Amino acid sequence: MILHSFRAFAFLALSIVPCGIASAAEAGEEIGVFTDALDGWTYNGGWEFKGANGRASRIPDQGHNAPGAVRLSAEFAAGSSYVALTRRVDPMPLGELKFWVKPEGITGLDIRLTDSGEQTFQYEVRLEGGDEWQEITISPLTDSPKSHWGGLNDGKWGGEARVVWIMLSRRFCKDGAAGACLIDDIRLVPGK
Ligand SMILES: [Ca+2]
Repeated sequence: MILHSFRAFAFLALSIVPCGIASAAEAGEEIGVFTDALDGWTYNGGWEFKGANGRASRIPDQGHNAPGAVRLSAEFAAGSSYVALTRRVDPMPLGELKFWVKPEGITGLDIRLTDSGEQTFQYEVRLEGGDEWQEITISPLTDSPKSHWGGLNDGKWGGEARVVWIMLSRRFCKDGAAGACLIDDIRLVPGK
């Protein structure tokens, strides 16, 4: 009976483990859940333009799946173009960048992905889910960037991501001078 139970347990365990691995791979690598830290993300003030007054702060009691999110905010009354949240990532063949955002007075975001050849691709996304949490997906394999520069500058994605930028841009602020958003559950899904 004990042996029978063990076999049943072993069969169950073997049945579960492969599913777990498959779903983890499909979900991708989490690079921002903000449970107790900024998870390696840093603030960039868009410093090539002068005048943005912004910050990136962890908000402990708000989040998408679990408490803890980062709030990116900026005032542009004195000028400038954008502020950003940026992070270097371990090299991996990238299929998609996914994250959740809750807008506060903004209608879109700009996303930058820098590949292993130091070529940077900038994408524009519109936030059409009102002020609720909404998921953003960027695929460098299939989405057309608004612009690209650096490296070979040939517009061909180099395969591996090295740097990710999530940008709060002045042109997406409803009142033209200030905006913010909460960001959570950022992950990288491997390319196939
Ligand atoms: Ca969270």
